[in-house]
Amino acid sequence: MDRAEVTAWVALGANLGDAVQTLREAITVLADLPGVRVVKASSLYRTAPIESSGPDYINAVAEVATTLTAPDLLSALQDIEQDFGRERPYHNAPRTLDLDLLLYGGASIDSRALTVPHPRMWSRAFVLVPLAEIAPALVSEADLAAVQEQGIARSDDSSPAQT
Ligand code: PH2
Ligand code: MG
Ligand code: MG
Repeated sequence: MDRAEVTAWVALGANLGDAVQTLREAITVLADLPGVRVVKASSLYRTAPIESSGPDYINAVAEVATTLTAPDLLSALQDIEQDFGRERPYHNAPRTLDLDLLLYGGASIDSRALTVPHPRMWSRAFVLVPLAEIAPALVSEADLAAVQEQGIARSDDSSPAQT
């Protein structure tokens, strides 16, 4: 029997190379994964690095519907990061592409490889603002107010679609 689809949210971020182009391509690659449908993608946002360095980031959030388990989805996201040339020289280093699993249905997961909900998502404007754009019921005004000091603006070229 086919597994039922689960709604999951994935955060995308990049601050090396052509980050706008990378995020657009990554959304396409995500949509092409077997067992994954991209239901919605937020606008692209330009954000100041938080506990990180280098150029501004481009960030976005995608809602996916997936028949993959959470560990299998995580591993597929890590494979995509590798395909985009991700290197991990040190913690929070600038990166060509970061794909973080924020939420997987209503699941709470705390394994060595994966913590869901993402433990830092509620303290980061670069996650909450795009998430609020596509899933307003998940983010309260108080959540947004708590991160309002963090620099975030829609990218000049904010369409998530490949153009
Ligand atoms: N990701 C981090 C650390 N800091 N800052 C911004 N603006 N955007 C990110 O995606 C980001 C970050 C760790 O993954
Ligand atoms: Mg991250
Ligand atoms: Mg990550």
